[in-house]
Amino acid sequence: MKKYYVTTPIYYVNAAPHVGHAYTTIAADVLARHKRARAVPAHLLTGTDEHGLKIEEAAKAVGRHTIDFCDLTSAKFRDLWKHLDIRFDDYIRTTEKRHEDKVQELFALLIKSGDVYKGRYRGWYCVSDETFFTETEAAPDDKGRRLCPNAECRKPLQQVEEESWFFKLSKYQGPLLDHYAANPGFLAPAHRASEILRFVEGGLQDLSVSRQKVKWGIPVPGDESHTIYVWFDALINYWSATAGTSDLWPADVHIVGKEIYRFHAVIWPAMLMAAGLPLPKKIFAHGWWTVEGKKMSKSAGNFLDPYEITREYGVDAFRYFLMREMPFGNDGDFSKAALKKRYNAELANDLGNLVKRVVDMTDNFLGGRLPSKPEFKDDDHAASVAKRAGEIDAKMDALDFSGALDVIWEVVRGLNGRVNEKAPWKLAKTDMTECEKVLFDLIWSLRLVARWIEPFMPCKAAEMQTQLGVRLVLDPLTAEDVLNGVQQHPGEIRKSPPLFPRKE
Ligand code: ME8
Repeated sequence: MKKYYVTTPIYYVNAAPHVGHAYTTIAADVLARHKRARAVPAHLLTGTDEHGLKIEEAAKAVGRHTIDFCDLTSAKFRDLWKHLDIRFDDYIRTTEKRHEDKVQELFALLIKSGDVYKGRYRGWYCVSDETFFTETEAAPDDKGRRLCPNAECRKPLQQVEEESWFFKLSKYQGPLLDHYAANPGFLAPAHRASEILRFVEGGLQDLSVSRQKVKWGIPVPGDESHTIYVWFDALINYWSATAGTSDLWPADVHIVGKEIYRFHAVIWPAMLMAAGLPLPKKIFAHGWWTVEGKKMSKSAGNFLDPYEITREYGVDAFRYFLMREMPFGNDGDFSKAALKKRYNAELANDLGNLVKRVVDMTDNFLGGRLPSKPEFKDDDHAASVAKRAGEIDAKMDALDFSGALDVIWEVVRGLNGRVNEKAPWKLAKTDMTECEKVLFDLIWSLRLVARWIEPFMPCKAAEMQTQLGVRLVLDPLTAEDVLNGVQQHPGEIRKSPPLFPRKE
């Protein structure tokens, strides 16, 4: 059976990971966990992009051998993913032989088919973006400087004039436009798809895909005085990592940041077409985070370190905030004030306090045990909660993570309202049968909520399940289970510490 195959960009190893890298990787993990929870086998690939001038120069700057430097930084990414509870299935590094072999194989194939040919490149190159620019794109500014046209970068460009291998990108303008038209979900979200359409409709130029002066790269097969352009090399990772498997390719979704969308939505599909390989099903470009209203940059020294945030708020609250604060596809700002606000209002108060109240009352009034078999009727609250499952799944499937959380929090707020309205502490004195029923209903609803938040907050979901007398198991509760009153590993429901202690 084909697995649901989701990828993140492979990150450059010139610097340590920051909150932006964490964002994409957490999103991919949330999606993969959601699929697994619905019994869809999912495969998550992440990794590091290690060739090219930028890495070579970064290693030189700290006096290390390039590969030692790559080993060190790649390990930092991998360690961070473990710290952030990312359940990746594979971790690819472009300096691995399994990748290099496939890149050379594909390059040789395209030389043979004529889609890669030799010519002479004259133009400009941005080392920081690892991107070529034409004479017109690199036109001098009013001070005569040639700066990277990417507004986020603006670093000085290098002039390049050398023999080069080219990829016939221009040939794929028509086939790409046909593919976009025939596969409406291929480019997402819609507002970014239109940017790509306009770009491709404007005409495509053949792309220089080798460098003679760059030594840190994969040699062109049969022409070792050239190394393969780092982007051409890097994009292939999604496919090279599937070598020897038959249940992964094509990828179901590549998740990337908006700044590298063109590489993924134009060049990569054209490369695959040239190689006669199936195309991924979806390429999703999310937006960018600023930090406290400013762009993250070396010069501003404001790269936000995920370890710093998680030390204070824990891993799950960090994951939650990233997925909640900014709708997937839009831009947003990461501020400590916003994090604290959401933490206290939504996690400590809405959810944490609710769980604590319900669990404490179940312990106090029912001795920590629920009656054995619920009899849900259509108008029971738990039944109406269970009916929201389809809505949440649909939003998750559409990568609308904040939308899914909106629905979950509507449920959570509804449950809070119910606790206040039914006042089980009063019922405990007047009508024990009704008190049992109300708590029963609340516990069952919360068990579902715990299942829904698992992709976002795996640890807290497990803790919550334990508090609710169920253990998070590989076959988690479904809405149907709840309606059928299936009890998994029922345990006692005892007073427990708050899931999210308030931050003062
Ligand atoms: O581009 N907000 O690697 P990279 C949101 N190696 N996401 C951000 C972000 C921000 N401020 N900053 C970074 C590369 N990201 C290439 C990719 S793929 C074949 C090769 C995330 O280390 C976002 O996913 O510069 C972005 O696309 C990626 O990190 C860029 O990472």
